[in-house]
Amino acid sequence: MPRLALLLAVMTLLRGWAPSRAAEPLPPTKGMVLLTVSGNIEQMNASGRAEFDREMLEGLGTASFITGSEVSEAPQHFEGVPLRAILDRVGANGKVMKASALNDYEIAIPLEDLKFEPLLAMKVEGRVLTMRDKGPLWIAYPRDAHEVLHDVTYYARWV
Ligand SMILES: Nc1nc2c(c(=O)[nH]1)N[C@H]1C(S)=C(S)[C@@H](COP(=O)(O)O)O[C@H]1N2
Ligand SMILES: [Mo]
Repeated sequence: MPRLALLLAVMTLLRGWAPSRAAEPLPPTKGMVLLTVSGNIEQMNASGRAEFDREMLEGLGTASFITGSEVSEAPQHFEGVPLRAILDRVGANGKVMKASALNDYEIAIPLEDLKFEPLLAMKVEGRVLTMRDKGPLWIAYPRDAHEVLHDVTYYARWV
């Protein structure tokens, strides 16, 4: 079985964020699974979870922003899938998600953060992210656009 690069678990909570559109059934993955989403979701393509390969992620539509980060004060171009698009696609409901990385790092991310339009970045400066440099998926915030994001609370969410 391919290794799971990033795992998002949406916690069930009352009065949480709800998807903005009804989700269609998810097709099975064809390539390596880069992302698994579980928890309070409506669409699944595996037992108890929704899995995405690169092609499926790209099919959700990509977005980009330019920002500095903990890794580079010089602004860099981040490109990937809006986190919101993924949660919409699986019909996620909740107030918080838990993001788990390949190195077993885990952190809770309040879905209020969607207002900042974070990305699941797949490319930085046009280069596909690898496991060696924060990839294959890296949660990224448009830090330079919001003063509040210049804080370790948010840096810890760049999983
Ligand atoms: N996969 C993964 N992401 C992670 C971490 C980690 O250990 N593993 N640490 C987090 C924490 S606590 C912080 S402050 C930042 C640190 O970013 P840096 O290592 O690029 O400075 O990454 C966050 N993302
Ligand atoms: Mo941290």
